[in-house]
Amino acid sequence: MGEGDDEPGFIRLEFHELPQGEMLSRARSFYEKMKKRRTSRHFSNRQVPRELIELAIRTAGTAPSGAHLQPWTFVAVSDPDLKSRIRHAAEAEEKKFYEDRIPEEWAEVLEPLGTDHIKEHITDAPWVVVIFRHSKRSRSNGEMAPTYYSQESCGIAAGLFISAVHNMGLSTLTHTPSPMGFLREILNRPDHEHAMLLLPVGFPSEEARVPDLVRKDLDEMSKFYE
Ligand code: IYR
Repeated sequence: MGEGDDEPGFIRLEFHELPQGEMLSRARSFYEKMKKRRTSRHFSNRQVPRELIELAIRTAGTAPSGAHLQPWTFVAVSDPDLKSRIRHAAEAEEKKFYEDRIPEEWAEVLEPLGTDHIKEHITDAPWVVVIFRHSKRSRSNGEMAPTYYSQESCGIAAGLFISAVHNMGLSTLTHTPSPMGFLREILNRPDHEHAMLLLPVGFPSEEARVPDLVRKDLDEMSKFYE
């Protein structure tokens, strides 16, 4: 029995140190794998087993969160009627966005991405996962109380979800229909849950295309003080 074993509410950290060479080779190979991730809007309708989606959600749920409140619900939809309703509502909002609401300086940076109000990915992909962020939690006495850093927490969870999907050999897209209040209604979520991201998941279609983008180099995105 080492120190720390007897403090109620705490357990010993499980940590297995890796040899230096192994650390570097894992770091390199993870980077090489993640470098190949791309956001494509083109999905095949090929089926994906539910178990893979469950595993991506379980991975997302390992994210750290403010006060460990885990302020998220992942709603996974494969039902074709429900996906059609979501697509229809998303396209109605997005049409207004692209035709009227979009500020010029926003249009300028979207132009190279080639996006528009048509959202085929919502019905093409076999799964659509919507992340709902909880702005409140219920206390044991039934009162509602705030959550903390829920945006950051759900952002981290989304990153893990995207990485898990990429790692299992599937593709996903971070779609943000704006505004997305309709998702709460269609997916029957309570008022304190706010749709944050809609992620279609599936295989890319044969003709899938991506914009020819360049990622920032290390020295453009970092600064080291040693
Ligand atoms: N919500 C729109 C517009 C859009 C906004 C951003 I920021 C993007 O990176 C891409 C698209 C849409 O999903 O098309």
